[in-house]
Amino acid sequence: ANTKPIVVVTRKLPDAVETRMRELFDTRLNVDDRPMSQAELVEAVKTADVLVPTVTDRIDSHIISQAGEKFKLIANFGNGIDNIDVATANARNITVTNTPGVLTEDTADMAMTLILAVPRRLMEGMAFMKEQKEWSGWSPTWMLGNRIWGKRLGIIGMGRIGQAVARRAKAFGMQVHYHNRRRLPEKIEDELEATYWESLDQMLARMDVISIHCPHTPATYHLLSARRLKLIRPESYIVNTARGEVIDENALARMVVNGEIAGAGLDVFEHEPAVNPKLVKSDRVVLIPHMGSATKEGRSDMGEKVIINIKTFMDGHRPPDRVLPSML
Ligand code: 8YV
Repeated sequence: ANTKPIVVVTRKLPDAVETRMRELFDTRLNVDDRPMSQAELVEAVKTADVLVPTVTDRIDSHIISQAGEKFKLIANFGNGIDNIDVATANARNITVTNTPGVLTEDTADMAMTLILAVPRRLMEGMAFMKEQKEWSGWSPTWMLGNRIWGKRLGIIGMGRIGQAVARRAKAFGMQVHYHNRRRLPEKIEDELEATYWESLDQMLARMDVISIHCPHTPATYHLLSARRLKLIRPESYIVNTARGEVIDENALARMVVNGEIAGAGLDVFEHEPAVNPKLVKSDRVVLIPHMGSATKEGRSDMGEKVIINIKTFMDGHRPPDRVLPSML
């Protein structure tokens, strides 16, 4: 067939990505950059061949159930696919793809940035300077944070991003520990000098910093529940660049405010874009607005992946980044 497939893109993408998509497909772009409404999403799956959603679009069974005859592909612009009901899509013969690999290093950089910024009180120091308060000068006992070198980092979820964080942490002199569904091959463990903990509870109780790198699935929802958060020592820190839903955010906010956890570095939130006001107010918390993969280079790479997935699928082949329910 020489008619181009109709591809609906829910958000504004980088100009170069949009241009390329317009060349290849009958691309319907969202001109004003805001999340699509339910009605618009339904309209899209009724009329299009392909939908390109992002983390801000919930493609649930209600939306999928209204898909038209020719709707065959959800090509997510993003790695996490917790916004998509993959099982329902596949049951209706709709393929789902994501963009793994290209945002690994950027996300790991942001996690490492938070692992350094929170214990070293970077943002408190900066806030002091920006407020232009009278600085009486250096003092031996002022603005003291905690050393990172030699400390134990506990990584939850040792996939691509977790391993990229492990490499960085090792270079900073941290001891790497991890919890994962499966233990890594010995060769990789040796390379990363990483210690495996089968029991998450036991690992939590012994770490100085915890960093989350697992996907959000029914099995990881509130993995860090109020009970588990209590296992973390009061002088330890927690960093999350994965998904807010993995932590019971209310419990975390309460514990940080009460001094039961030393501090948190958060890029993602349980009810995005809403953020618990207690977290916003606390000096012990560094918050950034879901910026883990937010580099210009990363966004072009993600766009490139989306295009390859759509093109491969439309050419009748299996797209490279197909997501299967068994992977979740
Ligand atoms: C993306 C992310 O920017 O890829 C992911 O899983 O969380 C983000 O880095 C977002 O998903 C875009 O849809």
